[in-house]
Amino acid sequence: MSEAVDTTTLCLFDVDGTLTAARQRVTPGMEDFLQRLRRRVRVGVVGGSDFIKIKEQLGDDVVEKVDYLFAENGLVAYQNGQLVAVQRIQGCDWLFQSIQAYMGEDLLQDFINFCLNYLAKITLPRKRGTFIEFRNGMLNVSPVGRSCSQEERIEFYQLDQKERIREKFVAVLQEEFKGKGLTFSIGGQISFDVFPEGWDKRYCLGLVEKDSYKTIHFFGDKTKPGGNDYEIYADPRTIGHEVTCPEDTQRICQDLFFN
Ligand code: M1P
Repeated sequence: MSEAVDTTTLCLFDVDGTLTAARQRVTPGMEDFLQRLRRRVRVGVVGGSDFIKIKEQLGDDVVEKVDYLFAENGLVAYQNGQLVAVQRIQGCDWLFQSIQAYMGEDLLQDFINFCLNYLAKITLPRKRGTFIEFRNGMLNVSPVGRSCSQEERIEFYQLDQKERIREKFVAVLQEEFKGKGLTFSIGGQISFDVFPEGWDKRYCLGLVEKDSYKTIHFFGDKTKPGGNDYEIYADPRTIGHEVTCPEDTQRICQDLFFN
């Protein structure tokens, strides 16, 4: 007998630390679990990362495997396998919402120059390449550089936990760019995201509003203030669940939807 899907309930999942280990590929066990869950409720993924990285982790066919896929917090959105939104600038059909359109070239360059200057003044055990990654709806800033190896990533992360390199960097940026409408969010291991106020993960809630869910659960690991799951976790429109790792995510879902 086929199970009935509760179409009034949506479960939204963060990626790193929630569905997968940081920047790693999803396990077959988690993939199976998500498919089982889809037979109970609607399932969506909301990542801070861009679409390319989410596909590397969840598979090229990820948009077919979940009901919603939100990359860059929802700035790039898929529903039922179809691209539904690369947000357009209000009132303008042809101009896509983008970090450069929002900030303007002058502020954008001031910001990039300031970051590169700051980075030039700090010494780390290792620096690699791609210190600033330019995405559709955000900038991603990495002191070690995004082209570091997995070992170098872990080394930086461990050092950062002791020395708070990213937190200190963000505090300086918050002061320097006060009043410019920017939000800073530490979501992963080697970088932080910079985006316009309001373009955090709550952005995707506006996109599911039309589907009138009675209950929206959100699962994430960076749920403390400053973490990139904080705003959506604390939002009154969601029931927030803080998880410690992918196994914990499965355990909580198992209790909520299968027991
Ligand atoms: O999932 C959260 C973060 O994942 C990556 O972070 P890092 O490479 O630092 O581990 C980035 O894609 C980041 O943008 C994203 O928020």
